[in-house]
Amino acid sequence: MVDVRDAAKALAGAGRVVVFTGAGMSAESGVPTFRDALTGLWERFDAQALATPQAFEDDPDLVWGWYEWRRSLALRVAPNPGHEAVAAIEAHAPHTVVITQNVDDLHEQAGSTAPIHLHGSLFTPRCATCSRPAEPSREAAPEEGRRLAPPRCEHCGGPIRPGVVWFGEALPAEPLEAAVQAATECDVLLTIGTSGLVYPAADIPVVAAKFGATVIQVNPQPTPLDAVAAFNLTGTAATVLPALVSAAWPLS
Ligand code: BJW
Ligand code: ZN
Repeated sequence: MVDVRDAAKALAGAGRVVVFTGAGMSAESGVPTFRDALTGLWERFDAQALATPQAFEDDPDLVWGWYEWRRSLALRVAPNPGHEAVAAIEAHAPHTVVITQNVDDLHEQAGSTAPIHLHGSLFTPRCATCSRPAEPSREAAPEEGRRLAPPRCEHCGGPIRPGVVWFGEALPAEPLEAAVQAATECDVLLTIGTSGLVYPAADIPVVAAKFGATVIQVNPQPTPLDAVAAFNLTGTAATVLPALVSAAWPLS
């Protein structure tokens, strides 16, 4: 186990905290990371190619089937001790902002109050033509690896798409602005379970470091963010984060 004591001291002494999370945060809940997302019967596809507007235009049934399968998986799993530790940080340090790239809504389930979603959510489908929000489907999810025709918009008949941000699409302006603002103002930024490869989200910890924050990284693997992190806690979210919280606030 890594020694979390010095990182815990920085966390406990921080006025403003940002928690920035990626797919590794949910790995121990049973949600595969983005770069490992296409396992099993999805293995022959390429996640980076499927997460694009072009893929949805070319083969909407394939893309909708994949997202509906992932939504059903997200509904079956539960937050892990890492998500719970993030909610505990919010309880101990009231000026905490949680920024997530994840689309599974597990932070909300763990009790985080208002996480900023940079890449949308699996639970906010909308019309691909007129952008009106749609109700999440009540149909049973397709089996793994199966295509499924997207439902049609009740207003304009356009295809319903997942409410996520695909490659080549702009991130939602308000959440992005709020995330950058929080990064410029925080004393400590914890970056958890992200490869730091996808922009502009990957700039958030870099911005925080530039504005003087102490960056603490939790990841079992090295990432490009090692360079800006004052503390690299090598390990998984569900093991390192509870230890970090216990060391930061030992009497609670
Ligand atoms: C554990 C663990 C455990 C494992 N515990 N850790 C600058 C330079 C180069 C390229 C670009 C640039 N700026 C923009 C681009 C292009 C592009 C981009 O970044 N490309 C890169 C691939 C190079 N970016 C975009 O296109 C963005 N849009 C944009 O820039 O728009 C400009 C624009 C402006 C105005 C008008 C129009 C356009 C959009 C990016 C959207 C990303 N969307 C996705 C899909 C969301 C829906 C879905 O899930 O399907 O978001 S892609 C995917 O990557 C997903 C994730 O949120 C995101 C980040 O991935 P993450 O979370 O880091 O996961 P992994 O799998 O990569 O890593 C997991 C990590 O966990 C690893 O490090 C493991 O070690 C670790 N781990 N187990 C802790 N138990
Ligand atoms: Zn419509």
